[in-house]
Amino acid sequence: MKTAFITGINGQDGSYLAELLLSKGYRVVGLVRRLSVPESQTSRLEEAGVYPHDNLCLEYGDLTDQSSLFRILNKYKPEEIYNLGAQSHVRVSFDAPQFTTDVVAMGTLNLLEAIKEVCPDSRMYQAGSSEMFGNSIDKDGFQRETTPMRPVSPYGCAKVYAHNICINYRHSYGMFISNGILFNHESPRRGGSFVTNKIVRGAVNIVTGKSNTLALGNLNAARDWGHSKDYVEAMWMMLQHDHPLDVVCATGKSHTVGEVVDYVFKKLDLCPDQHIVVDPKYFRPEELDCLRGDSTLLRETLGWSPTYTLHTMLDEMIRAAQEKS
Ligand code: NAP
Ligand code: G4F
Repeated sequence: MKTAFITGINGQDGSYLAELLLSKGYRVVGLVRRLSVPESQTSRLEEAGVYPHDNLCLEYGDLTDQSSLFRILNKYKPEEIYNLGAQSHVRVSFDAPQFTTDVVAMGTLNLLEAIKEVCPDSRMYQAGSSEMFGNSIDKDGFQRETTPMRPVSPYGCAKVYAHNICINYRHSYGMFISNGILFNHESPRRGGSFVTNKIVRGAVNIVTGKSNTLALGNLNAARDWGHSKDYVEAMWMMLQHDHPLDVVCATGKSHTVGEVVDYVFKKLDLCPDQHIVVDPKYFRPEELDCLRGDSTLLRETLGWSPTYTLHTMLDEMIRAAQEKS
């Protein structure tokens, strides 16, 4: 039985990845932070139906507390390590830039050092982001592995550091470390302050009479949105390959926030003009205008392809929000 260690296990991706690895017969060890509402520490894992589970062990710790990482790695000596833990909200990273950097950049360095000392032969996946590209776009309108990285947020800057230090440790110490460069991915388990689930839940609340307006920021920003379930499959595939890779994972299709509003509101027989309010408090000091990824390398090397479209994913998110309302 292989052992995998996941930081950020109770996040959106962590919960889908735990489900996937448990279904493949892994023992899964997850890092959780102590929260004042302990029920929240396992909420997504419970929603996924994998907690409690005989092959799932949760350990308290934090990416900024290196002693906890050493303790856990020494205890379990995992073959695979997935570093998904992060302050992952871009807008919040402008309000808490130092904390974001401590977790995303220094947290990754803490983990790398612990792996190097305790289990250097284990394979590591680093959760990189399309936010690392910023507004740098190739002439054909896509971002790919060779596109220069010019991040436009503290979160993006911290992810670039994490990406580069992973490459540095791979080259310096011969460690197996793969960097995923994942474009936006969502699901019914997406945090409610990210724009897709905010729109879906906001629209369902209007239908059920819980509210009458939905305040949003920039409706013109465009993103390449996929489904978390497809993207955790790519993470796992990257660690099964015979050598480490730095690869883009994306659908190749880009839509604006306004298009998502139109689709969701139409599905629920709502008229956006009667409910959407643009509130500048949701604008970012510097905005990333358009993301569209070219994942040819991932598709051709690992045979990955997405199973969801933006619309089938939004349909699933709408159904889940309706069931919960
Ligand atoms: P998420 O839902 O926000 O989950 C983040 C997880 O990290 C949560 O479990 C959180 O724990 C944990 N965490 C936060 N601070 C931590 C710390 N100091 N030490 C240990 N764990 C900590 O994010 P996600 O959507 O699953 O994304 C997973 C990873 O992929 C993140 O690194 C994100 O930056 C990256 N990524 C995401 C996307 C996307 O579109 N979803 C795209 C590219 C890259 P709490 O629950 O205790 O806060
Ligand atoms: O849903 P978002 O907050 O996602 P964002 O900023 O693209 O970041 C997500 O994807 C990254 C990958 O590129 C990840 F690395 C990161 O961890 C995270 O998962 O915002 C998407 C777009 C932005 O342009 C934002 O300005 O939606 C726009 N937007 C418009 N109104 C809004 C809102 N975003 C949020 N969160 N809330 C709004 O009311």
